Amino acid sequence: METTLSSATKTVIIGGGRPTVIIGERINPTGKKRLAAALQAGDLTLVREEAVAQMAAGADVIDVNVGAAGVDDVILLPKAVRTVMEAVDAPVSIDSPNSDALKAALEVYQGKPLINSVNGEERSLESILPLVKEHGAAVIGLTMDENGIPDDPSRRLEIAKRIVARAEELGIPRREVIIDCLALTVGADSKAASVTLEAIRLVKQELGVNMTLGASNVSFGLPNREALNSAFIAMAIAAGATCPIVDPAKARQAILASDLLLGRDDFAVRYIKYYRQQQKT
Ligand code: THG
Repeated sequence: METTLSSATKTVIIGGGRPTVIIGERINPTGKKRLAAALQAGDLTLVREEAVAQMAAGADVIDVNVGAAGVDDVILLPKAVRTVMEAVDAPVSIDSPNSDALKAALEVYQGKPLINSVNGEERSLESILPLVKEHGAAVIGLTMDENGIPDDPSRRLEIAKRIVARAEELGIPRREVIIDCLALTVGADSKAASVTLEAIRLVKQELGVNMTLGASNVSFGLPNREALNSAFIAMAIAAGATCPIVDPAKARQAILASDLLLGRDDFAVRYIKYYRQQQKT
């Protein structure tokens, strides 16, 4: 199954046995005091810089999240999306739980964006899916609902099925729904990653849709996060994740290695090109 995203000038295709698509996570004030302060002041210089830096590091899509205390995202999200559109040619993943902020950002976007995200809660389905339909966008569906995130992989699958069914009822094709089986930290529960991986396998088998994952969530609160993130990314890609949300500078080598090992990089062209680039710097 293929999902197409676009900017005004560029198309990115996710899935269909292609190399893994990297969604750059860094425009997000979570854990970043300097970015949070800049956003609170309405200063988008860092947003622009992070967009450019992530493209240089190998991002294919740029996630834009301005969620910080004291930020009016209905005003700031469209401004941040416009800033990213002007700085780079990658499609944007518009990241907010607020449908009013998403709507405002969708109105300025040129191309076909990814909406991050809808979940299985009734009020989320009702407010987000009509926006997806109206704007001809793709959407990330989180496998959580009014009861939270299930511990049981088959219940995450049931939520994914519900989101896909509700999208299809509105005339949104299944290929436009990218499921997120939700990575949680293994610092809190050592089974957290294996539950997510099993959910990914089930969703691939039963729905065949593209899948994303906020992969760095897996290592919150633990030392040497990159080691955990890299191992988890490799496992998630093998299980069926096709477009993880990651810090591209840190995750790219694990992603290129995974693609080569899974037969998605003919003659190791992408892997070797990256190695040569790294040698130069
Ligand atoms: N699923 C979907 N969207 C998401 C998430 C997800 N969007 C937000 C988040 N999770 C993914 N993005 C991030 C952004 C930052 C971090 C992790 C995930 C992060 N920040 C560091 C910290 O908090 O310690 C700071 C990093 C730095 O300063 O360099 O780890 O799961 N669909």
